[in-house]
Amino acid sequence: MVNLTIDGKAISAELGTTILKAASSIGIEIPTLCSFKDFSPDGTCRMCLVEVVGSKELEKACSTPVAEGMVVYTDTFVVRNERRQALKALMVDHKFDCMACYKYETCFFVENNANLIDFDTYKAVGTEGYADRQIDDSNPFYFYDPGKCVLCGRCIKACDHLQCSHILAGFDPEKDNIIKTFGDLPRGNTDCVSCGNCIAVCPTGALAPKKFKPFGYTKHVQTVCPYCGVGCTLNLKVVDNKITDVFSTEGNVNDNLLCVKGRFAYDFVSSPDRLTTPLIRKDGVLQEASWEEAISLVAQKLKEAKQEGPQAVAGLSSARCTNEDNYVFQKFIRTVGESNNVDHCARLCHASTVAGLAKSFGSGAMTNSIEEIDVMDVILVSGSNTTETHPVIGAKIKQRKAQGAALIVAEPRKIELANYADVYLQIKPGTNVALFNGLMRAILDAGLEDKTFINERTEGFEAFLEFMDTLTVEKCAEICGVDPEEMRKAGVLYATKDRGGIFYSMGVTQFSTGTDGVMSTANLAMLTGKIGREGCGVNPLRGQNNVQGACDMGALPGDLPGYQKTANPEAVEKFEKAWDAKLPQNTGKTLTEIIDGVGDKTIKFLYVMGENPMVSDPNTNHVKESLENANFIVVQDIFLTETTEYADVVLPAHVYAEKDGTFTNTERRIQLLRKAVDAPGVAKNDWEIIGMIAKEMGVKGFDFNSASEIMEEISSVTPSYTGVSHERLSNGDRIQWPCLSKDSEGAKFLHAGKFTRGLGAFMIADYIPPEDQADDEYPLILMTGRILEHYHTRTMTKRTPGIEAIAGDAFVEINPAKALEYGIAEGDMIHVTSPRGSVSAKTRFNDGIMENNLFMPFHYGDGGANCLTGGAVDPIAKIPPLKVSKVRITK
Ligand SMILES: Nc1nc2c(c(=O)[nH]1)N[C@H]1C(S)=C(S)[C@@H](COP(=O)(O)OP(=O)(O)OC[C@H]3O[C@@H](n4cnc5c(=O)[nH]c(N)nc54)[C@H](O)[C@@H]3O)O[C@H]1N2
Ligand SMILES: Nc1nc2c(c(=O)[nH]1)N[C@H]1C(S)=C(S)[C@@H](COP(=O)(O)OP(=O)(O)OC[C@H]3O[C@@H](n4cnc5c(=O)[nH]c(N)nc54)[C@H](O)[C@@H]3O)O[C@H]1N2
Ligand code: SF4
Ligand code: SF4
Ligand code: SF4
Ligand code: FES
Ligand SMILES: [Mo]
Repeated sequence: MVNLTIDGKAISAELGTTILKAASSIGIEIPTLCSFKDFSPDGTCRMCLVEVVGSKELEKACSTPVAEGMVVYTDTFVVRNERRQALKALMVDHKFDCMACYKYETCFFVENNANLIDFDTYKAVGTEGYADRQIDDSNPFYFYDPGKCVLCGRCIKACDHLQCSHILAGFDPEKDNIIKTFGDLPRGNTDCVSCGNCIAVCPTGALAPKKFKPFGYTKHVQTVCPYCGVGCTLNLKVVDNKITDVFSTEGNVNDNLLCVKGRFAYDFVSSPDRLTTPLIRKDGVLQEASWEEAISLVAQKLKEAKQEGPQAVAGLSSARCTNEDNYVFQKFIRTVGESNNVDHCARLCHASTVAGLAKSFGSGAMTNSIEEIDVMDVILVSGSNTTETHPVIGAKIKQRKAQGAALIVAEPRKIELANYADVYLQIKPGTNVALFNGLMRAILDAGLEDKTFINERTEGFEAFLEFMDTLTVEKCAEICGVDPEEMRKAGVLYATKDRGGIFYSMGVTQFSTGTDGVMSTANLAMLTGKIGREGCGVNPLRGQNNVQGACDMGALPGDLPGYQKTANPEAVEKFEKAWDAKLPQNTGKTLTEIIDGVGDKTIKFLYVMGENPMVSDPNTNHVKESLENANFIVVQDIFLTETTEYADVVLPAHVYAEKDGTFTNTERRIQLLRKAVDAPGVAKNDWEIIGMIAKEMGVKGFDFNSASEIMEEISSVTPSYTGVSHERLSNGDRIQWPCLSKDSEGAKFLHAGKFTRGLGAFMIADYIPPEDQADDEYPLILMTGRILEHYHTRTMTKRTPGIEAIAGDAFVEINPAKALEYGIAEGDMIHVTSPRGSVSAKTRFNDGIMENNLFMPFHYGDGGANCLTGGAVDPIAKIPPLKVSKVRITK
């Protein structure tokens, strides 16, 4: 520590600290511009000049370290004068069109320096050469106006060190003072992912969204992103009841970062296509109806269905909706519908995680928190295209890698993270179990297993070891199609680092052996003792904004809220008391079984809330047949979709920005949504609509007045949500389940000291090849998945023009060498045919996929990848094999 005085106050500060930080620690704020977070300042702006007694010149507080006995003055006449000169230098070539500028209220000049700007400086404004600096408006979402750029370099630091996309190069003060991209390309022609994280840190209007509305009645509302499971906090700027901008903030799960969807894809909320009234199909056409008509028709059909016998009612709940909506929905299907036939998209997603981790650990959720990435020494990513599907987590993994952690990637497609990996294993699709077994064999061969952990914390190891003794690294590597030495290297790297996390998603779960794949990740973590400690764990990245919550709330055929089993008489009795109702005691039908049941008419009443199975479920032709055959379908959505084409009644719902309620993100964090805008027409809250039907049916227990009231009931019956309330959340409490009391914040990581099931269980899983194998008729293997810009069935993202400009059409990725073999050029239309169906789409070349593989995003209803998928489901989790379909292609 050194002692110094700043503005007459004596302080002691750590050696090496800057004057800037030392001053800030005693509440003296020095203006800065080019200094940003902890990244080394460029020292170019001279805004932070201070007087240090004994120095001939003023010093830059941002880069001058404190010293023993130093005497600093931050606000003298000389200092103010020099800062004013620095400011003037910035302002002479600044284009001041403040009244039309994006940053008109908040720019650096206005916010921090009003007291520095004198008449002289004002007169100098914009007197020099910005005019010939071309605006770069090549990116569909934002522009760069060098005329407003103060060359602070913050955008470069954000892109390099936070987003880690490395798009921006710097500027040439000798030449033109413009921030250039690498290769000097227009931003729209670079690999810029349009995250806008540079806009968020730009102190002026130099970087700004193309679309913004500065004036009108304005409010800012903090809520949660409606897209992926990262659960980023969004600050919506609402002008005249319309979202006009989205800001990020520090200190939440996303720590000021967002991706293109969260920041820019909000147009759908105010889209003229939103459903505004209930619709009833009459003479084959959906026609506007009143709530009374629609509700009474739904109730009548529900009564009829129930008379047809038990379990004739089914519901698909929604991971897009709040916990409160999901809780009420499953309670409705179970009490009013008297059926356990309730499921949701988790069946197509992490059902194998819920089943597999329950077997291994006793509970099926991400064990770490996102912030723990910052302390991991090794990160293993497999079956997760993290930078596109969980972009903010992807950015954090890249940040951690840049700080020196090791990164292992095992993926059949060369995803972005593979470029940064210490070891990249390009495995064949469907070979995960062999991959993880190979890594474990390599660890055992090197004697790197954690014997203490295995002895103290696990069971079943001896039998597991016997099984492992039947394997060799070479055999496993051969199945995966990778070099055994690389496999060994990866295993040893993972085992020798102290703290490590495994991250996986659909590339591990969506197989007929998905549960085996999941249990293998758990085996790997336990073998090396990398679980139950900070920075160590198994992390299924949950996909949808609230899929974790929809599962927690019991929107599953065998689980009541909090994973209390429908097959457990005690649990059922507890809920019968709580809900004052008679409950069915069976395991209901899963999502795919429900679709089958609708088709064969064993299900007479299907209630779909916030899902679009006509695009998202496997084997579209089969789904279509079933829905065509249906007795009665009610769909509750925010838009007409491919699925509403088969609906008898359509009910208009509120969407996230119109709702209060909670979402639970991938790291089990329960976060509060706040209503920001009024919903269109007579649309209603999802839970309110369900309540109206219940009332019409004469069933009590649904007369809630608010989402907060619903949470009170949730917390009274769901052990892991016991301490959760809207009041706590709105007071700023941060809660990750399990939260067992009102004063608990829950758990940052799971299984500390003891697994949920007691001892962790080693589960034997041998490699079983996928049902679909390439053959003469279908020589290629198609993988399906996602791209950064679009979200699922595009109901929301297709309403943002910038996204459509980047990714408007369906496509098939093909290796250029394979395309050559078929005489196919990039952009050619090809037919892809599987045993289930056929679609057409344009080709896109990608030399990062193997020659015998294709990849198609499933987002597009037209050219829908799910016409091709299908086949036998996982025997335990009932998840369909969406990642491997045998196909053939023709031009
Ligand atoms: N932009 C965007 N983000 C999203 C979504 C979206 O629609 N759009 N959806 C959200 C949802 S619900 C989910 S579930 C997540 C899904 O997130 P991810 O699982 O990351 O996404 P996918 O593209 O389905 O598949 C990921 C990867 O699996 C790999 N893969 C295929 N076969 C295999 C295999 O045999 N082994 C291994 N190890 N990998 C394989 C593919 O290479 C692919 O890159 O994304 C969420 N985030
Ligand atoms: N081939 C292939 N198929 C897949 C996958 C794959 O990797 N490959 N992945 C699977 C996975 S992991 C998933 S999660 C599923 C996703 O499948 P879905 O859940 O069917 O897909 P979404 O497009 O998210 O559908 C959500 C629907 O809810 C509506 N909605 C949004 N917000 C609200 C709201 O607040 N209230 C109401 N009532 N409705 C709302 C939307 O308009 C949309 O119609 O797809 C699966 N299908
Ligand atoms: S939008 Fe994102 S990727 Fe593009 S330049 Fe800015 S920070 Fe970099
Ligand atoms: S664009 Fe903005 S953040 Fe980047 S150097 Fe210019 S003023 Fe600074
Ligand atoms: S990373 Fe996910 S939660 Fe965050 S802004 Fe993007 S889509 Fe939204
Ligand atoms: S903040 Fe110190 S020189 Fe820019
Ligand atoms: Mo998902």
